Amino acid sequence: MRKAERVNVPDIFKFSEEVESALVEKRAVVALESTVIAHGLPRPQNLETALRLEEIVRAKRAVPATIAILEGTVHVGLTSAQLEHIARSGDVHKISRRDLPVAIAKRWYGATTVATTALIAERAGIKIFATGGIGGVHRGGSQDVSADLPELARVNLVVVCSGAKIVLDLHATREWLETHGITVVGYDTDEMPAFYSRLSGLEVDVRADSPAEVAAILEARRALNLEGATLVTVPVPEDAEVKAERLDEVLSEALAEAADRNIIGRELTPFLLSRMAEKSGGETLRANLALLENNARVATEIALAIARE
Ligand code: PSU
Ligand code: MN
Repeated sequence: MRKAERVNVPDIFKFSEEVESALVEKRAVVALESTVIAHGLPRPQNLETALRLEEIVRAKRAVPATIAILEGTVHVGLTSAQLEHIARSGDVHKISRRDLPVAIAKRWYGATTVATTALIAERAGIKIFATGGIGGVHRGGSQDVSADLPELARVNLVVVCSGAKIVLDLHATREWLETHGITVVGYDTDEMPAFYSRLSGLEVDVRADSPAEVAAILEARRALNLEGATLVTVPVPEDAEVKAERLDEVLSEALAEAADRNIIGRELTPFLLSRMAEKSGGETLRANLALLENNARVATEIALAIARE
């Protein structure tokens, strides 16, 4: 059974052979996003990380499906040359939900955010997606709320992350998730992680200490026919954590600079992340890489547990 015969898979999707056969054979597939590669990390670490995340998934005998738009086609699973293009070309758009039809109509190259990667992964028949930090409600009452949140309320997918990015209002983001019925799981933790830091002071809905526990929650969600994501939150590994005092300092400087320069909209998150990396002498970047790798590992273990069912 090839793509055309699988139900509800849009014609404009192009699968790599590896991903296509894994899906047909119902083997474990882990979706990965491309905005973090194109806009979230500096060169050359971005390409190195993209390749390493794929290796981590493959090492456990699962299949990585990095998602991006190439000349207006939605690609599920990229070759290393395609990954390289996303990482190195300066001409890749950041594609959220509203931009997706435009990117296709105008034949753009586009990197997919959490929102669009989740949307595409779900339609492709993938069950799990790993990223760094989700978007959320921005600080300072600007009414800037990431399209990641409403997408998570819609898709039937497990999203593995280290919470919402620290540049956001974590409390408001946590409340948003609750209002919209997104189950927040703490993986080996009782507290929702805070991206570069392990603790946020915010509770999770349930703690899970193994992939099987996550799989059981999914099974129950499926039985209830509940739409919406299960957010599995994993703390950054201890040795890469950025201490709170250090983080507060570089974050408030970055936020002040963004306000001064009137940086808003899709530019804001990438600006804050890169300014923090510079100001911390690379400490936040190191944490970002460590949590991305760890999340890919955890997502693969959960993907294998789900595929065994
Ligand atoms: N995780 C990271 N770094 C990132 C992102 C996630 O470690 O840069 C990206 C994701 O693609 C997410 C986006 O969807 O940042 C959020 O952007 P915005 O706040 O503009 O919605
Ligand atoms: Mn935004």
